[in-house]
Amino acid sequence: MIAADRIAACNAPLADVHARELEAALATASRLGADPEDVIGELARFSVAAPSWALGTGGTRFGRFPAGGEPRTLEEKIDDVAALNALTGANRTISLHVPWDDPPDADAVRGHAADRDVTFDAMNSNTFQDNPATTDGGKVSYKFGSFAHTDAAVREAAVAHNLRCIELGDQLGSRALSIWLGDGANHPGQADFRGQFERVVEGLRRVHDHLPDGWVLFTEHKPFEPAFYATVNQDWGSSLLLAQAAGERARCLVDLGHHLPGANIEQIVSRLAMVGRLGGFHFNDSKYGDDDLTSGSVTPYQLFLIVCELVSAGDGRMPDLAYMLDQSANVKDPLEDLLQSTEAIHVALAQALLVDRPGLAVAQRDNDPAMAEEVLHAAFRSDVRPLVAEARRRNGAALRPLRAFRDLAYRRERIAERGESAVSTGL
Ligand SMILES: [Mn+2]
Repeated sequence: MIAADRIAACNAPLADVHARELEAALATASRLGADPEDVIGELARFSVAAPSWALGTGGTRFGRFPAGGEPRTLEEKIDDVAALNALTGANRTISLHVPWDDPPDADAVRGHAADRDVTFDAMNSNTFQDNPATTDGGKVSYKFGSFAHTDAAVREAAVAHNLRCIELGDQLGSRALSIWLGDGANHPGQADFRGQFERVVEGLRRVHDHLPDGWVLFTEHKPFEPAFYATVNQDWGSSLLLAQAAGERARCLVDLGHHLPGANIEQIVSRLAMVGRLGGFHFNDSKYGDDDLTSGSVTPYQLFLIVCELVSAGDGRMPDLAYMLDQSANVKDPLEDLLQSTEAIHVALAQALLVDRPGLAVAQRDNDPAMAEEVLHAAFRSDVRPLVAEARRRNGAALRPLRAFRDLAYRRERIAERGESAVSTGL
C-alpha cells in the first residue's frame, strides 16, 4: 500500500501552487452559479471501479509488451487498486471477471481487500471463451453461442456459470452481475434472430430469479465483434427489451465503446434513465470502434455531455449507478492509464456540476440554441482541475496522481517485488 505520509510528502511542495489555482477555480464556480463546496463534496463522493483485467497490459498489432511488475495473483491486483485509490481517492472498488479471477478462498480474498479498504463492485461472467470452469468441464463449447445456443446443454452450462458468479460475488460482498454475451451470428442466415433473442431472455430470467436480496443484473449491449454479422444484444433498444423481460432488477449497462459510429450516447443515457433502467457504466474512449482507450482522451466533449445527462438524471448529483473503467492499456503503464481515466471522468463531472442548469432550461424554453450552447461551454471550457485536486486532497489522495505515481516509483518497486516478466491474467 502507499502510506498516507508518502502521499502527503508528494503534496507538500505543491501546496502553494494548488492554493492559488484553487482560489481561481472557486471563483469560477461561484460566478457560474454553483456552490463550490457542494461541487467539491460531490467530487469527493464519486468513485469508479477498477476492473481486475485492466491492471495488466493488453496487446497491440505488434504483440503484447508487459509493463513489468504486473500483478500475478488476485491479491496483487487488489494491491494495485489500493495503490490507485491511494493516489486518486476515487477508485474504492474492484470489479472481477470470472474465471479470469476465480479465487479458491473467497473469504481470504475479501479479508485481503478489506485490509486495504477495497470492496467488490459488479461481477462479470464470461461465456465468450471456452474454459473448463465455464463449459461444464469442457463438455460443451461456446463456439456457436451461450445463452442463445440451440443446444440446451450449452445454455445450461452458461446459466450455471452465471449462478457461480453470483455465489462467488455474494461471498465477496458484491451486489451486481454484469452479463455481456458474445452471442450472435458470423454470417447472414446462420441463426434465427427471434429464436436467439427468446433463448437469451429465458436464460436471463433464470439468472435474475437467483439474484440474492439487494442484487441487480446488468445487460451490456454491443453491436459488433470482429468477424461478426450480428450480435443478439446489439443496441440499447435490445438491451432494454432484454432487461424488461428478465425482471424488475435487471438494468442496462452502457459501455461507451459499444455503439455504432455517430451514436448519440448522451441521448441513450437520457432514455434509459427516463424509464428507470439505467444501471451501470463502462468508461473508455474510442475513435473507430471498441478501442478501449483512456477515458476522455479522444472525445472529452462527448464525455462531458454524457456526464451532464447523468447529473441531470441524478437531479444535480451523480446517480447511484455501477461506474467502472473498462479499458485496455496497450502501450501505457496500466496504472497510469487508470489514473488518467479517473481524472478525466472527475474533470467531466466537475464541469457538469458547473453547468447553469436553470439557465440552460430557460434557453431551451426560449428556443435559443446559441445561449444553450454558451451555458454548456461556460462550464466545459473552465479549468476545473484544481477543484478535482482539492477533492482528492480532502480524501487524503494526491494533488497530482500521475506525478506522485512516478515520484513514489510504484512500478519500479513492483518490478523489484514481482519481477520484470510478471504478466497479469485476463486479456
Ligand atoms: Mn464493457
